[in-house]
Parts: sequence; structure tokens; C-alpha cells
Amino acid sequence: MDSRKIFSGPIDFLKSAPGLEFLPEPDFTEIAFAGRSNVGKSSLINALTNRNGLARASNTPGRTQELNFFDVGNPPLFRIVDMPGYGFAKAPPATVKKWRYLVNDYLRGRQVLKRAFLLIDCRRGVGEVDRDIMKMMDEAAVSYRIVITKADKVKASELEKVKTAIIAEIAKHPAAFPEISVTSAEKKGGIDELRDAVLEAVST
Ligand SMILES: Nc1nc2c(ncn2[C@@H]2O[C@H](COP(=O)(O)OP(=O)(O)O)[C@@H](O)[C@H]2O)c(=O)[nH]1
Ligand SMILES: [Mg+2]
Repeated sequence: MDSRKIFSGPIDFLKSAPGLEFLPEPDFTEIAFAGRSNVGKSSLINALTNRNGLARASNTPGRTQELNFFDVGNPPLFRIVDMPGYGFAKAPPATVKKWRYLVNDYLRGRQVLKRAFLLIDCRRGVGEVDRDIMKMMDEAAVSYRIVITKADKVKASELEKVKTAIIAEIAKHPAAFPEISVTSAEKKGGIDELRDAVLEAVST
């Protein structure tokens, strides 16, 4: 599969699922993107799919508490799932609880989910809220790959430190993929490699 071709071909928003009853039929392989609010998830999905505004890059963190599904290819080869962001400071407990139920149920019950890509801002590293979802994925046996975002924001030496720390961290997590990706949506760094990593996950 030529990843550049696939990601410049048709990619269409399918639906939003604010609850499990709204999930699409599990007819295609799914690849999910997760990360704390403001990690750069919308920007990265837009860079990956080579279009602006597919995933809304919003400045109001935590507004979307939904799973968003996109068909890649027509007919679809697989689906991208934009998972709701987490870890925003002022979320009411009821919102956090709703997020946990939705994400946990999706992770545990979704046979077609092949891999999640868990985004980590290089300036923040892995935090408690990230460990929370890593644990959920470990327990659900959902394979996940760590993707560093906003790599343009730090010096190369700083980036190396963050990578080393993350690689040490994931060694403790059974479902974590041993390799990580480094990206900058802003400078389009690591995007082709991420496309390859997505297709590799699809064909696993
Ligand atoms: N410097 C830099 N800023 C980025 C990058 N990706 C996203 N941002 C910025 O980070 C903020 C949050 O991005 P967004 O994609 O909306 O994050 P989301 O909440 O995870 O969907 C926005 O102000 C983006 O412009 C990147 O690769 N480099
Ligand atoms: Mg977003």
C-alpha cells in the first residue's frame, strides 16, 4: 500500500458517537487517536490526512466528548477514530466520568480496533492522565503506539531526553508498542513515517 496515495485519496467524516449506542457497525478496521486536550490531535490528524479542518483544531479544550469516525478510502480501507481529549483542568466530575465510561467501553468492546496512537506533547511528557488511559489500554489489551507531538517546540537535545524517558516508561506497559513516533504537525515532521505506522497497524 502506498501510504501517501491513500492519505491523499478520499477521507470522509462518517459520524460522531457521543455514546456506545451510536457507534457505526464494526465493518472495517479502526485506528484510534487519543491524547490529552491541546496535545495537537486535531492538527496531527489534519496533517496526516493532508487536509485542513477534517478534525476540528479547536481552542476550546475538552469541548468534544465524542468518538469521531472517518472513512479512509472509498470504499473504506479502514477508519480513523478521533477519541475525545482528556485531562483538561476545569472539567466537572460528571464529564470525566462520562469520558471514562465511553472510552473504556469502546476500548474493551471494539474487536475491529487494531491500534491506538497515543499522543504526548514533547514539552509535557507522560503525565498521570496519560498513564490512566495507558492502563485502560493495557487492561483492554489494545495495542498502542506513543506519538510525540509538537517536536518543533523543543531543542534536539531536549527531544532526545523526552524520547528516552518515554521509552523507559513504555517498557512497563504490556500493550505499548516498543517504538515511538516523533511528529510536528506545524513543520510536517514525521508525517510520512506516521502514515506508514498507521498502515502497518491496519495490516497487522
Ligand atoms: N508548535 C506547534 N504547535 C502545534 C502543533 N500541533 C498543534 N499545535 C498547536 O497546539 C494547539 C492545540 O492543537 P489542537 O490540534 O487543537 O489540539 P487538540 O486539542 O489535541 O485537538 C493549537 O494552538 C495548535 O496550533 C505542532 O506540531 N507544533
Ligand atoms: Mg481537537
